[in-house]
Amino acid sequence: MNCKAALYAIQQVFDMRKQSLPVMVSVTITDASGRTLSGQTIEAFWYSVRHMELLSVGINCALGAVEMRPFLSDLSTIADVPISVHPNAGLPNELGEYDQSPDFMAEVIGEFAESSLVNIVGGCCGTTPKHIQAIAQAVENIPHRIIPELSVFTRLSGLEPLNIKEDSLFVNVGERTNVAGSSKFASLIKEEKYEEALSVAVQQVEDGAQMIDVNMDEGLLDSEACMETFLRLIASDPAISRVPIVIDSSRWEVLEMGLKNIQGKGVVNSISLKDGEEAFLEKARIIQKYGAAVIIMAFDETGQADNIERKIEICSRCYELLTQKAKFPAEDIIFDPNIFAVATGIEEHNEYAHAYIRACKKLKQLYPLSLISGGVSNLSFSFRGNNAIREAMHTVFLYHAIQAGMDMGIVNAGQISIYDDLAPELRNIIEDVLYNRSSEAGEKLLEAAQGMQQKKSVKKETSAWRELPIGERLTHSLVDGITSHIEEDTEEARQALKDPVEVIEGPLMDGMNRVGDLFGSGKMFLPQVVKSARVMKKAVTYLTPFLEKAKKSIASKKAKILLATVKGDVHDIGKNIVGVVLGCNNYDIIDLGVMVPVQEILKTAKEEKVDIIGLSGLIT
Ligand code: B12
Repeated sequence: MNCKAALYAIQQVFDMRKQSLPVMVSVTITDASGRTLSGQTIEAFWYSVRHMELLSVGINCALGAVEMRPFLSDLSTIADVPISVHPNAGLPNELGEYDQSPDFMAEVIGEFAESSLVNIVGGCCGTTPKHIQAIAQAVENIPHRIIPELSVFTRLSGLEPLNIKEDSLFVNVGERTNVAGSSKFASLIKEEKYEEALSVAVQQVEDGAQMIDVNMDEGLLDSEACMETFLRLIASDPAISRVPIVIDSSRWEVLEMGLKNIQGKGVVNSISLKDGEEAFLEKARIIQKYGAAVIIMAFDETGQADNIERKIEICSRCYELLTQKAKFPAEDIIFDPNIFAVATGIEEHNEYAHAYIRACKKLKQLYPLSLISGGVSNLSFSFRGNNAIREAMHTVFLYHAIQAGMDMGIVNAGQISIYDDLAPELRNIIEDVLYNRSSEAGEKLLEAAQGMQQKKSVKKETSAWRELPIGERLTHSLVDGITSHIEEDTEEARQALKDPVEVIEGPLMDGMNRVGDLFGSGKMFLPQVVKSARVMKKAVTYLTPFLEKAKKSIASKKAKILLATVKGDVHDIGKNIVGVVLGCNNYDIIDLGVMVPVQEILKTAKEEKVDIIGLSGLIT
């Protein structure tokens, strides 16, 4: 954040003096964890400062050249500006001195240049004129690194990057840290119980929110102060600040306070043409100076857009202004074409959801690089108090809106179910409402809602699934994220199949594959898959002692195997099972866990003299 603040100040001076100078940014990766002192990965850091026109970006200090290489290598694939490197002469010895010779450093840095990782080289702590001379000679005749042409997509960050590409699945933004939308959060903030308020944010991220929306708009609060306090507290909690922040307010001062307090590349929610083009552009330029993406609300001087024509007209006008006059990158523009309440009994509202879905389609065609978002809970406002019907409406709406091009949304993850789980009649009625297919649709939904008033959830049935065959029961628990029966059902399957491995490979795997299919086709969302993963882990934990019991009692180990899930990937259920099964078959297992960088895998493999390296990587 200090670096971002410095860049903002520099840009301010350039603007004042109408003159600019070359700016080099260099960051320190503090240790082998590959993070900056404030916890960002190199990719997340780069996304935080990339908005500024830079002469170069690079790494310096803390590490020697050898230790810097992996981070340099990562940076060289994502930085579309020249790269600098200024390593120390190795890591300091016990006396705080640096031991690496000029020749050694020159050899390592020479290899960086040979491998096209760098454009500018030099030395930091412990280097002397002799080091610089040797480094200069080593790179003298090597062609400079060619700046890569990066594919264009939305690159956001918290402590970690969030890349949203054309083929990305729906991105859900946690909405519980919003005083206007959550009475629990609002009272925690009012009572200044910030620790508890933070736990709301932690819960959101743990449950699969890929960004969190923070809103402090409440008449009785000092919203600016609350925004600042809460964002600073978030920054001190790596479990939350891992994800990008969406700063949400209808007041500019609060938005700007938010922008001053996030270190990653976040999103401003929102600006609009409500106060005319001048004010809109001025805010957009400031947002760009802070390096954030922006949500554009379809709102102009005459009011909020409620029909398809006005939605497209306003979004297009904003897009042209932003890209032409403010030079705002298209991929940092996120349209919010307004999700309004339907089935309100007012005829003019009947077309609202349909208009949003049609707007998504059209905007994706016109502006494929930009994203589309929306606040989903607005849709069902007229059914407040009836969570079952709201959940069903959100589920069906998201299913259709995502197909039409909606990329992300502010969603209460607890208020969505699985499209295929809804009773077909109910789905039909909701679709009639959403697509405004019949004038009685609203009435029918109201009737259905009354019937569901008492039910807690909209699942086809409540306990009837307990009568299903064992395989289907396990799938049901996995898909619906239910842990209450998983152990007894896993036991039943184990007794039927005799072999615990078969339980995993058969019914449990079938269930997970079903989860994967629903997830891949947009009928299930990340927070729900997080729950499924918990159920699967519980089943595997239950089976593990049985797997171990089957362990062959052979004295000598067969071979040493190193297991890891590769960097960028957190899927470890499969790898863990493989580890247990191999361990039970007398292989000696070293499990490095998840997100493991290649260097660590190779280093451990050499040190431990392993016979086999087994890697898990589910993400393409
Ligand atoms: C559970 C799950 C998750 C959980 C993971 C929890 C955890 N701790 O593992 C959570 C919710 C965190 C998750 C997150 C994401 N997921 Co996911 N997830 C799945 C899901 C539904 C099941 C995976 C699973 O555990 N299967 C059960 C185990 C037992 O099977 P397995 O992993 O295949 O393992 C077996 C074999 O492969 C083999 N094996 C596995 N490892 C090894 C290693 C060795 C050495 C050997 C020999 C064998 C071996 O043996 C195992 C036992 O038979 C799959 C869909 C699917 N059907 O696979 C999607 C899936 C893998 N996820 C997917 C995606 C896109 C994501 C996200 C990017 C979503 C997002 N938008 O954020 C994030 C990624 C985060 C990241 N950086 O990794 C995609 C991947 C697409 C692709 N190929 O690129 C899939 C395929 C879903 C889909 N259809 O789109 N996910």
